[in-house]
Amino acid sequence: MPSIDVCYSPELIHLYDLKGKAVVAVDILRATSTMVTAFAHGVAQIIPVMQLEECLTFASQGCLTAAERDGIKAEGFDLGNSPFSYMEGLEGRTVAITTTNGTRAIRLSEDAQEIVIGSFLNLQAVVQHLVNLQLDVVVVCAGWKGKFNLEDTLFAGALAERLQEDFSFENDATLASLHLYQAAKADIVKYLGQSSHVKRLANLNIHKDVSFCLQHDVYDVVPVWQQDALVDVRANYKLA
Ligand code: 3SL
Repeated sequence: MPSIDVCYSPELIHLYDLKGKAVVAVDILRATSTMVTAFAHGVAQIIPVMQLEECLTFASQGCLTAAERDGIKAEGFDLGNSPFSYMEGLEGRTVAITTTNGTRAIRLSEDAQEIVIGSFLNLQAVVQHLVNLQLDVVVVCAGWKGKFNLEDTLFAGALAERLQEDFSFENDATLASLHLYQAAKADIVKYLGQSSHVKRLANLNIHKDVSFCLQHDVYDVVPVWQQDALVDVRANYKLA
């Protein structure tokens, strides 16, 4: 039976051997939720990059550029990091994006055999994809500037809950995530009310993104890292 483990921060990734495994990269607020929303609304490819300057260079290749730092859209970019900015007019486009933590978590996971983009919005689609893959799974939480955060941990717990029949987990990180999710799931918006990033976003007057990103199973997209970009492999299945 394949296993599931949870890496609470990209700073801890050196402790995990990702080779031959599937990483589920998650930044619930808001990078991976935004990417999932973008694919659900027809974006063709997403190129996650770590640095602002590198991201801007993709404009000359016809890409839209997107950037967030400390919750705010960076100057000079086409888009920020709100899922609501990715719901229309982007069909068929490629978006190069850099965010404070989420894109870093993705790029630091490149040793993995498969990188899947996870969020509550596409939770069941990710579950189904992992059951099909039958690889050991490491959930890589984006956290905040190297530190633990609650929302990514809750996602890891939700994934563990849905995978528990088909995957083993004998590590404390997954157990703790599962227990936290089970304590939170009756009212996850309320549970996260005191969390640091929800407060940070509230201080920026960003409220609706939080409740949007905490919805479960809204989209069935499965963004996967392939040849230097993320693509929705659900779309590939449909074409096959
Ligand atoms: O850190 C990130 O990658 C972002 O998702 C943070 S924010 O929600 O856009 O502030």
